[in-house]
This record gives sequence, structure tokens and C-alpha cells, in this order.
Amino acid sequence: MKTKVILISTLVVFSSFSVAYALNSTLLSRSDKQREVELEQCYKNDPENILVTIDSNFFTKKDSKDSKEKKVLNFFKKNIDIKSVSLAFDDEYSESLKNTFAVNTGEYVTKKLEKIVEKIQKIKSVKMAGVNRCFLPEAIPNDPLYKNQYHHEKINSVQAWDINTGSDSVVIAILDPYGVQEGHEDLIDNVWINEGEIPSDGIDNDGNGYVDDIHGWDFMFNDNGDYGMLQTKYHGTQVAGLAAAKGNNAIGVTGVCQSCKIMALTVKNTRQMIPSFKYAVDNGAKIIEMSFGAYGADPYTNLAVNDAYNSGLLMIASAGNDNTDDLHYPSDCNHVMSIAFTDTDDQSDEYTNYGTGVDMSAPGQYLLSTFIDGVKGVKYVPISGTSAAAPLVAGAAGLLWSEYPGLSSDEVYNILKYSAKKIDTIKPIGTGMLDAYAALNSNGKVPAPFAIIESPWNGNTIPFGENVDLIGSAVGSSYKIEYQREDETQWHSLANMQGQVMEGQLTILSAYLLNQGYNYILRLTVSADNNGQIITDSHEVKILVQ
Ligand SMILES: [Ca+2]
Ligand SMILES: [Ca+2]
Ligand SMILES: [Ca+2]
Ligand SMILES: [Ca+2]
Repeated sequence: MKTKVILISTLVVFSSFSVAYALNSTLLSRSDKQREVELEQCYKNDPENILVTIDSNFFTKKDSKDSKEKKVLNFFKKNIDIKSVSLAFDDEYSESLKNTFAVNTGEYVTKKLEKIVEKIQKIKSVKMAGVNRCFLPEAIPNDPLYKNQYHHEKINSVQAWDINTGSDSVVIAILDPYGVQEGHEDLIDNVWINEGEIPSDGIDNDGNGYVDDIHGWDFMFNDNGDYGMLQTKYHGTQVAGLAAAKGNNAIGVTGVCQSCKIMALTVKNTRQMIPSFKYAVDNGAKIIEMSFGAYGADPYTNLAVNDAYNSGLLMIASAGNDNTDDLHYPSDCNHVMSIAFTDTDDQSDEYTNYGTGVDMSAPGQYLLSTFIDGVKGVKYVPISGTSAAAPLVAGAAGLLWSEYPGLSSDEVYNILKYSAKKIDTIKPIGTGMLDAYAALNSNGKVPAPFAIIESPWNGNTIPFGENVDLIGSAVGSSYKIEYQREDETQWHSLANMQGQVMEGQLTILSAYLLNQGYNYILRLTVSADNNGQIITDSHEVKILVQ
């Protein structure tokens, strides 16, 4: 169901002192055409842009890497015009990714790539196939006038820091298409250091498969990241700073987590992301933060996410800035927290993605953060978009794990999600806005009761005569749902349920209960036992039956 969105234009006035910064970029939320142009360029840069997993029976034990690649090339050439084939991952890498090949079809347009994948999936001996999705960063650069980290006030960082400012034992892997400037003056003290590695000796001292990987790895250039072009690292540097720029050091800004460690991993597409997840797992990261995305099914991303989830990591991703509820990866993968962004008025921003795939939101308009140092002469520049919102949640996850190291990733996910501040937004963007203090003040328990109906959303129209799924969360021991015709006073019972629902179907609203042409209010009330006392939380949405 699509929500009708009324755009609100907002005049922003910052009250604190001003320092003018100019960001030399004209990129706004992308038009479809811009997106296709950017993607086409990206696919050209790494033309092996389809991944195919072949059944093991297709090969013999004697087959070497070379002969496998040759066999696959010849096999496909019968059906599809293919330029080259290479083994995408080492065979030892993972059982499910064994015999996965990266294929260059000479095609760079997303829709055409998807068509080729469909064709490949139908071929016998093909276990799995997908586009090697190119990721685009999800920031909306702007021309800000004021230095301001006003978001800390909105998410109650200061109160949260009274409980914990962050531990250097919590490592946040920042995955970014452009990478992080590790040497930035306000990041350097929080950059993760691989203790087992001796820098610059050309030897893989810790034997993890990566030579001189001191701070992480650049999976695009396949080096330790020291050689990537600094000019391109603005996006990851800003994202990293929002999560974990060093706090209380009398320099620059502070991340939500003041002392968490930043592991910098550069990934441009699905194929690069898969080993980067494994790197994060093997080298002790707790959180994977991803401020980028792509549209369209992506079975390989799902696999990588599942592996990292099974290893206990929490993944947090930007929901996208295209004002859509279309499927978006990695944010819509199961087990990934999808983060929308709010503007300075706590309203769902006109650009932010929305819908039941979104878990929660965080501020994302003009957030001041670290910026590539020494390129444009400025070290701190604001950033906007879901790219800015997601690292705030990652920083808060870092604080939470600093205070309660025994929590599972599911617990951290749910504590953040259900301690959010409910906000009255035009578009549905999850449970509410990040509240770092409420999360830290949870005693490490998922806050209850918590009630929210996410679909239908406030202001939605539902078709007369059709059953409607009520989707949302009822966190507690029991819940009830009632409805009322707006011009009447009586509430009618729709459902009384024991137990709880997290992000799922609350009940079905029967088509025959509601009259056509009327507004109705739906009310969800959740009860929970709080030290022997029953407390409730409720949420209402108004819908029109048409
Ligand atoms: Ca190494
Ligand atoms: Ca070394
Ligand atoms: Ca600082
Ligand atoms: Ca999710």
C-alpha cells in the first residue's frame, strides 16, 4: 500500500554560533535517470556484474580453478553471450558459496542484468544467481551554513553518556563504497587497530589472509586502504564520525559512541561485501554499519547477512532516500535494522524511504561530522540522508553493548527499536526516533509495553469490502485492538490476544465490520507486567474506508 505524502517545506534556523562551510557537491536525492547513470558507471568499473553458483556435480574432482572457469564459460556461451568468468570466492570460503562465479556479460544496465539473471536461473546446474549489485551511498550533500551537532539533543546523547560514553572493546565496522579516512584528527584515536598485524612489512603477520591490514581492508582495490584516493573518502568519513568520532578530546565533534572502535571496510558491490562481512566477523566487530544500498532482489546479500547474524553481529543499514517503500538492500534483509531519517522538525523527511520494512528512524538532516581532512581545507561538514541516520543508531548500539556486554544482537536490536521515541510522522518510518538514553536506561531489557500499528498508517485509505492485515508491534504480555467510527463514541473490540508480536501481523481487520465512506480510529493497547504492576501503552491510527 502506498501512502499519500504531503511535502512540508521546513525553514531551519539554528540558534548556535555559525561557521560557514561549503560542500562542493550538487548531488541531491537521485532521479531515476541519475541513479541509472551512476549505476551504469559503477557496473562498468567492475564488469563482472553477475554472480552464479553452479552445482558441484557439474565439475569433477580433478577440475582446477582454471578448468572450472573454462567449463563454465563454454557452458554459458551456448545460452548467453559472456565475455569472461572467474571464480568469485575461494572454495574453502563457505559451503553455500562453493563454485560461485563472477560473470562479465558486457551489459551494464540494471534492468538488462536482471533479465540475464532470470535467464541464467532457469538453466540446469545453476543453484543460485544474482546481480553483483552496485551500491550507491545514501547521503544528500547540501550547502550548510551552521556548525551544529543538534542531533545529540534530539536523541538524548548527553543523558545516555551519564550512563556510558562507550567502550573501546566494541568495534563498529563501517562498510562504505568510498571508505573512511582513518587518519582524520578526530577519528584516529578511535580507529580499530589489528594488534596481530605489523604494518608495512608486506607480510600477513596474523595470517588472516590480508597483508598489512592495520585498520581494515579495501575490498575494491584489494589493499589495506592506505592507497585509495583520499578525495573520494568523504562519505565514509562522515558516516564513521557520526557513529564514533572521538568524544571529549577537545577536537572537532563527537560520535554517539565516544570511544567505540571503527573498522574501515571499503565495499562497492555484493561480491566485495561478502568477504567484508566475514572479515568483520573474524576480526571481532560487533556491529556492521552500512550507509548505502541498492534496489532489487539480492540473494547473495541475504546469505552474507545470515552468516554474520549467526555469528552474533548486529547489522544496521540506511533505508534509502528515494521516498519509496520498494524493496531495498541490504536494509530490507531479514536481521538488518533499517533506518529512516527525520528532518529538524522530527518529521519524516520528504526524501526518506518508508514502510513496514523500516525499523526505526533517527535524525538525518544537516548532521555535522568529520570530513576528509586536507582536501578542501575543511575538516567538519554536515551530511544529510539515511546515510547520516543509520550511524547514529550504530553508535547507540555501541553504547548499549559497552554498558551491557552480555546482550545478544537480537536484544540490542529490540532494545533500540522499542525504546524509540514515538513520533507523529506523515510517512510510516518504524517505531519512532532513536532515544539513546532510553536504550541505555533499559537495564538491558527490551522495553515493554510498546504499541504501534505500522500498517495501515495514519491517514491511509483502505478499500471497502477487503480484509486488511494490521501490521505492527505489540511488545508485552497481551494486547487488544479496538475500532471506533470517528463520528461515534463507542469502541468495538476487534481482537484480544495473549503474548506479543514484534514486527508482524497483529490481526486481520474483516472487510464487513466497517462502513464505506467513514473515518475509523484503530487502537492498539498493549499490557505488560512491571514489577507486579500492570502498565499499558497504546497507539491509534485514523483510516478512511473507501
Ligand atoms: Ca593480516
Ligand atoms: Ca604486516
Ligand atoms: Ca572529538
Ligand atoms: Ca529489519
